This record gives sequence, C-alpha cells and structure tokens, in this order.
Amino acid sequence: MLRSSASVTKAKLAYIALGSNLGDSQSIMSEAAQSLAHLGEVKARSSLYETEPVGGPKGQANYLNAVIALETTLSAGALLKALLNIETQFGRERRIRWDARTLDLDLLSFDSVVLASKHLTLPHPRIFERAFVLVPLLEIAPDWRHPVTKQRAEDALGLLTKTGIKRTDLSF
Ligand code: A4P
Ligand code: MG
Repeated sequence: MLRSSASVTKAKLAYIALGSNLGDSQSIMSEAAQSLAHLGEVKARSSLYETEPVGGPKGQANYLNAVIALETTLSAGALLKALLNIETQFGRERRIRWDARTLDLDLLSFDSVVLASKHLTLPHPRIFERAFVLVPLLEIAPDWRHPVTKQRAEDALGLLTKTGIKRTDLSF
C-alpha cells in the first residue's frame, strides 16, 4: 500500500553515550543497551571501555563507557525523555555534579540537528572535551564530524590525552 510522504516519519540516527561507575556496571550497561533497543534499531555498538573518572569528587571507581548508534523515529525531545527514564530505572541519583552514577545516558548527536534549549543541547556540548566519549564514538563512527563547525571527532581526539582509556573484552 502506498502512503503519502507526509504520514511517514523519517528515522533519525542518534549516537548515545553510556557510562557507569556505581553498582554492577557491566550488567547495567548490558541491560541499558537492551532498553535502548526498545526505542528503535541499534545499528552499532562500541566495545566497553574502562576509563579513569574525569572531574567530580575524588575516590570514584573507574567507569565503563560505550557508545551506541540508534536509528529511531522518536523526536529528539522524546528520545531524551526516554533516556532520562531509563537512567531513573537504573537508580540514577543526582546530588553532586559529575558524581559516581549507576547509569548516564547522553545524547551525543541526532542526525545533524543543532539545538540549544533549556533541556537539550545538540550536539552534546562537551563531546570534544571527553576522550571517554570520542574513543568509543570513533570505533563505530570513524567519520563523525560536528554538524556546524565540521570539526572531525578524530581531530578533536588528537588534541586530548588517551591515557586512562582501555578497551576491554567485556561483553555487553
Ligand atoms: N541535557 C542537555 N543536553 C543533553 C544531551 N545532549 N544529552 C540535560 C543528555 N542530557 C542533556 O544531565 C543534566 C541535564 O542535561 C539533563 O537533565 C538533560 O536535560 P546529567 O546526566 O545530570 O549531567 P552529567 O551526565 O553529570 O553531565 P554531562 O554534562 O551530561 O556529562 P559529562 O560532561 O560528560 O560529565 N568520567 C569518565 N571516565 N566517564 C564518564 O562517563 N561522565 C561525566 C559526566 C564526568 N566524568 C566522567 C564521565
Ligand atoms: Mg548525562
């Protein structure tokens, strides 16, 4: 059956960063990936990386970090809401900025959408400052570049130190 183009919602490609350094992080990352699969079609997932904590209170455990590519027909706002709901399901609490967390889900980018609203900034504003985001992102999207500045993720990573980022063979 033919449908008019107006009734077809075009799928968008979102890159989502996952992080956890509290609780059973490997299980949390694995279950969070399954939850994301309910929001669309997972197109790619990076390895799990063990990373040293950046910022926040001293004495935090190392993180597990990863990035997933998700094709979805949700809007960016609806996707963010769904991500925040999943964080809550995994017991995420917010007390101190960059404190240890059971699960952090950041929307890195949403096609080439650029946005700066009260609740959502796209692309994520600290994407180029975070080797723990860029290393897994580049594993699954080696050509990723900023939609406005066109700066390549690969070049941004070249300006950062990668010590403290270790690829693991952990399954997720
Ligand atoms: N928000 C706005 N834009 C977005 C977006 N693109 N994606 C708003 C997700 N959220 C977005 O988020 C606060 C609010 O940001 C949300 O309610 C949403 O409306 P949050 O999760 O409480 O903030 P956060 O995660 O603590 O900080 P942020 O800025 O998202 O992340 P950062 O800067 O990456 O810092 N070290 C290691 N090794 N690994 C980590 O994963 N993570 C952080 C968090 C610090 N150090 C780390 C790691
Ligand atoms: Mg976050």
